[in-house]
Amino acid sequence: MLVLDIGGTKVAAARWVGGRLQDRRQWPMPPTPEAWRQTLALMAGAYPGMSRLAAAVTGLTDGRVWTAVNPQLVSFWDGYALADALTQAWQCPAVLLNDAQAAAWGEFVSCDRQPGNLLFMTLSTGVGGGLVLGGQLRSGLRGLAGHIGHVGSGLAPLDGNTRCGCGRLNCLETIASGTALARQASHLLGKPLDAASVFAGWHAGDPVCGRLLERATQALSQALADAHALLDLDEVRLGGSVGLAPGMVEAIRQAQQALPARFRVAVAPARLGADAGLIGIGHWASDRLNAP
Ligand code: ADP
Ligand code: BMX
Ligand code: ZN
Repeated sequence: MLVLDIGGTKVAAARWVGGRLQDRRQWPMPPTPEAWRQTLALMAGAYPGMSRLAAAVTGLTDGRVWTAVNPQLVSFWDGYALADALTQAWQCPAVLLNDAQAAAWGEFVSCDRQPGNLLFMTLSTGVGGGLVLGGQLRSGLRGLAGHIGHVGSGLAPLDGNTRCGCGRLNCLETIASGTALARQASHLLGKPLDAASVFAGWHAGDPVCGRLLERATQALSQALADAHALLDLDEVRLGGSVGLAPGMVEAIRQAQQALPARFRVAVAPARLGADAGLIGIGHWASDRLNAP
């Protein structure tokens, strides 16, 4: 089987053989429909002869058709028949699941198998989340379960009140995603800056970058406290390039110290690191294939 992880910034792919990833590769997520078709053809050429395909993908899917919660993340895909396009490219059946939900399942299956309550949260192009509650992946009838990026933190981004692409005001995603860090930093510093540069500035003692990370981690700790109050979480696993960036987990733990102890949920880096989505979708699709 071929497994894909399609995010707002990158597409990762690997063969799934005997419960493990093989021959992992990565491409930038293309910005236009034409470039997307070219990337699809490139990937199909890189992995010929596949008999099944499973994709973890940013946004909502009904199993076949893709829609966005935040259409700004992949603007050219609205209502896209993604599963059919994958089937056409590889000439084999394809299944889809939200990327953070897949990663949550990967973290649970590979590392725990304890019937507790786990939240996987990705800080990446957007902010995503997936829930495994009592040993079950909970996607909900509409696939929306776990979308913690679109809860309100009660805080505004440092560049002012911001309407999220989902339609809500000041969502967590407008403060703590890689896109949001870059947007706020570019506004405050008057020059284009990406999220990795915000982290570099923070580690070098830049006060503006420091304030940005402080605001992001405050908003994250508030959202996690809300999720904990609703779900009684045992652990939060953090993934995505921003979530896995050096110092992020520690900074969130620091921000949690301002909360009453009951609302401080344990936060740890994803044990599967940047492969949580790929490994998760591999397990999820294999489990479905082997189901009676
Ligand atoms: P995707 O959203 O496609 O799953 P990533 O998890 O790599 O991809 O997240 C992409 C976001 O992470 C972008 O906003 C990018 O600028 C940011 N980013 C990439 N590398 C780093 C880094 N080393 N430190 C902080 N942010 C990073
Ligand atoms: C957005 C939303 C989620 C996704 C999350 C992280 C879209 C297109 N995506 O909140 O479904 O899980 O981003 O996605 O509405 P990533 O691209 O940052 O990995
Ligand atoms: Zn939103």
